[in-house]
This record gives sequence, structure tokens and C-alpha cells, in this order.
Amino acid sequence: MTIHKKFINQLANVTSKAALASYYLIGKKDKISADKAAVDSMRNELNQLDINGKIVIGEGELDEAPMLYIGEKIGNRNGPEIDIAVDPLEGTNFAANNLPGALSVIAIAKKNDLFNAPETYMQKIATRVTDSDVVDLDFPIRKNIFNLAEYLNKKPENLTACILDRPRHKEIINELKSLKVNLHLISDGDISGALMVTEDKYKVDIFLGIGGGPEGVLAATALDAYNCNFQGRFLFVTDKDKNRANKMGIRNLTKKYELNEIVSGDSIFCATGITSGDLVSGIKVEKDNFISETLVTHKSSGLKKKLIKIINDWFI
Ligand code: VTB
Repeated sequence: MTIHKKFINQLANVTSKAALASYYLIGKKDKISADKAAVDSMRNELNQLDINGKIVIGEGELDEAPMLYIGEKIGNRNGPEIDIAVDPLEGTNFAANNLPGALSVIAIAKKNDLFNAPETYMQKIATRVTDSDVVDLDFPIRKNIFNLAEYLNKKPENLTACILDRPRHKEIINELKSLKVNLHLISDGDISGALMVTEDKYKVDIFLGIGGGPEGVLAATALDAYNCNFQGRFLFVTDKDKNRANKMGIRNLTKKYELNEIVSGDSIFCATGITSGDLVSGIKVEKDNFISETLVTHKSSGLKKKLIKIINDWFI
């Protein structure tokens, strides 16, 4: 089943309004309020859509998140059964500190086509290479870099790798440095990081490292529309993580997931800029209007473009 095109515009409205809701809190040093504003807006807007939706990736489990929690039913029930992944404010630090790259993100697929991801870390790798056996989550870094260099007809020192700047990545970063690979280190926001491999203009050849599992699933949805490659492995470390995985029906806790096991079938992805970043511009104010920019992908129609929307203040 393909997802009707009408949802493209509707979802871009949902993320645009969520982005505007947290835009008012940019630079206020208050991550929680900025997140809450985006969550409230997104939930309100989603509930008006003609869908029979379920949140499969959201703000957490019911006991920790009262809104947009995993399993919450959403929409007015008059429409197709849809699984929804949301990150109403991706990059809470960016928004709170008025830094580039805060986004409001959503992805939808037909019921059961989107992986029901727990709130754990995920080991990830993404490139534009679709041939198998060139880049793999389980290959040593060195092998991935040499294979990728050969495949792209470049030298390792002409490759760029994007990775979250975290102590847990010390070894990977040192290995990349020893191979003379250029680094694009990001402080947060690894949905954008992963999407840097989609187009030449971002000058990133490979994205890798450990980040949020939910962010991995959201990124995979857009990467699928760009025909890029993504692999992910959830990291279930604590007993709580393992129990959650069990409850979700995940039996093999160390499984490496291919992109199409994370998102199968058709999907729509929307990411609206709150503050301007690599991917999209942030909310702009012009006279009485707010202007938003949203990166939209729709797998089945091959759509990959940026939508500009004018949102009137009284709309929210
Ligand atoms: C990433 C990134 C997020 O968390 O998933 C990261 O996309 C992973 O967690 O923007 P740590 O911060 O614990 O490394 C964020 O940076 C914040 O949610």
C-alpha cells in the first residue's frame, strides 16, 4: 500500500507548527519547555488528521511521557492505519541555546511497516553505497574506509566522516584520524548527521557511531527515499532495556538491522527547521508571517524536496 500524497502537505504542516511552537522558546535555556511546546502542538495537529494512527516512536514509555508516548493512538480514527515516529524537537540543546540545527521531525508508514524502536542507543552506519559488502556495521573501521574510498574512487584522506562528538567514540575517531579521514563532528542532532550522506553538497561520505535508536529509525526513513544505505543495531545494556525489548517482541538483542527491516514499504518523512542548520533553514519572521522550511521525502513518489510554508501566527 502506498501512502496518499495528501499526507505530505498535512505532515509538513504538523512539523511546521511544532517548529513554530518551540521557536518562541529559542535561546531561553529551557530545554523542557521548548520540547513541551513542540510536543503539545504536534499532538494537537496529529489528532485532527484523518488517520487511525499509532505512535511507535515517541517521547518515551507511557510511565515517563504523558503525550506522544509509544503506543498512543492518534488521529481522528477516520482514515488508514498508520504507524508514526516523532521527534517533535530534535536537538533540545540547540533550541535552548539558540544554536544551529534544531528540527521538528516526523515519519509515517503503513501499520507494521515502521520498526517499533525502544528508547535505547543504536550503533549506526550510513552511506550512499547500495552495493552490499562495501560498507558494513560489522566491518572494522579500516575496512569500511578503504572499501568506501575504492568504491568512490577517492583516497581515504579525501573522505569525510560524520560522527557525534562523544567520549564513547574516542577509538573510532582516533582510527579515522590515523587513516587521515576528514571529520565532521557534531555535538547533537544525529538525524541531520545521518542525512548528510544523501547529497554531495553536504560533503559527507559516511555517517557512523552510536546515537539514539529513535533518531536512527527516523533517519532511516528519509535515507530509504534517497536510496541510501543504513544499518543499525540497538544496544540493550541494562536489565530495564532488555525487559523493554522483550515486551516489544525483540528476541535477538544483538541483531543488526538492515534499512528495510527498519522501514518497509512506503513512507513519508518531514523535518522542519527551528534554527537554521545544514539541512534546512530555521523559522523566519517576515511582517506578520512566519516562514518555515521542511525537508520532505515520500518513498513511493520519489519525492525529495524542501517545502516552504507560510504560517500565520494565529494558526497555532
Ligand atoms: C543523538 C542526537 C540527539 O542525543 O541521538 C544523541 O540525535 C544521543 O545521545 O540530538 P547522547 O546525547 O546521550 O549521546 C541527542 O544529542 C539529544 O537527544
